[in-house]
Amino acid sequence: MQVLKNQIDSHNESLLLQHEAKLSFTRSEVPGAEEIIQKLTAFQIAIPSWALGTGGTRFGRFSGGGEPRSLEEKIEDVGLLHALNQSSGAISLHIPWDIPQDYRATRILAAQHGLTFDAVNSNTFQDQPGQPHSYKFGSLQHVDKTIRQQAIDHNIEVIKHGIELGSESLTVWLSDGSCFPGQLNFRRAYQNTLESLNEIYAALPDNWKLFLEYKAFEPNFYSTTVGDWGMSYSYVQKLGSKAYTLVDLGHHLPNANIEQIVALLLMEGKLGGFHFNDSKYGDDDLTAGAIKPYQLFLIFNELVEGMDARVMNHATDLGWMIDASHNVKDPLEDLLQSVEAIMLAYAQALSVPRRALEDAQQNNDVVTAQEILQNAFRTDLRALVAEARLRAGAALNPVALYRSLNVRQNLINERGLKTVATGL
Ligand code: AOS
Ligand code: ZN
Ligand code: ZN
Ligand code: ZN
Repeated sequence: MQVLKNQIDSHNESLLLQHEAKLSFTRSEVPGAEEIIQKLTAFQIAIPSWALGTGGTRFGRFSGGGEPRSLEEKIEDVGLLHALNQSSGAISLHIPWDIPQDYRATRILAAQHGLTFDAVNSNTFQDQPGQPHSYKFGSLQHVDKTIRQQAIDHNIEVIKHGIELGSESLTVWLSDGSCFPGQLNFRRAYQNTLESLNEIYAALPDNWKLFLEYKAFEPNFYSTTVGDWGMSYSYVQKLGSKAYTLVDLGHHLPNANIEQIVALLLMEGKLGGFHFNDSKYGDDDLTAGAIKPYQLFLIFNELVEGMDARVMNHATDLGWMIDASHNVKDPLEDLLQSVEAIMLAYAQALSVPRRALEDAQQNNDVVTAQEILQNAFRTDLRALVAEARLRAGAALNPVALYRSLNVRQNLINERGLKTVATGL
């Protein structure tokens, strides 16, 4: 299944008049619209290989059909998304779910779809067939050095796969922690984890980054050894200049002020990147912007302000990734929706009149500050996001084109109805 240029062109032609009308209205409302469009065009969000199949829960999994059966088919799926929106030009792989058989061929295939390899992810939260030691009681934190060593070696192997593919970062998410009071000595678990991370860090090439993801709970329900941004920060601070904290939006306790966390990590030079998703309760991994779009906007508002203050490149200086997993949608349509929501939040943040906001803050003018942010959030900037796509050769309405081309049915015809993507 491929989306052809002429299919995109005729889709765009059919929507062009309507788009032009919206765009000119938006331009008249938003100063700096042209600059926003250009920044949107440069912005790319990596798609995680594990979000291409239907996610499951511990209660069940309802496979959607036509799911990718191999790394090659996962790359093809991300290629489809990228053809439709030109904003998802990278894939984030997960080892051992995505071990490449032939690096050169894998790199060539990705390049044919205009894709690069984003962060590689290690997995010490499951036992793999034939693995000598179990991670039941943790990996990098484990009381037994043999088991820690197995987890360290796995991470080093993941780095090696990444090097071959041209990745430049390793994401470490640990399920390590405990389920009951007394199960763990917290300080020893911390120290073991730090010592293990140090060994992994030592294997990083100079141009690489290590992202340490934190998570409040699940699968452990009493303590998590990298449980919040403060813990992650304390590790990455000790590891060195190539280590950063990764913020997965779903990994906080309810009502956490994520935008403030983001602002401080950025200020400290320790924000590495994101796993975008949305949630109502915990790590629900729902479509970005589906539940709390204002929060997503406020996060981007801090990012734009903080990155500009640090003279950072918006598109390249942080890791922009999606992390999603759920049961009820076509995963490709869902990812198109997530990318759109992220781009929209970014566009809205770019439209905030910085000087005016700063003045309001300096004058303790709370009402004006709120007006400025809410005005940016409530102004419809979808035409700017669509225009960025149009200029990049993508579809004005990716989900509509995906549906009209019957992409899912085509994938089912090619791959079969009962397919299970490797992963969660
Ligand atoms: C787990 O909760 C984390 O969000 C991980 O980033 C991610 O979902 C996992 O590595 C994919 O298996
Ligand atoms: Zn994540
Ligand atoms: Zn998550
Ligand atoms: Zn998660």
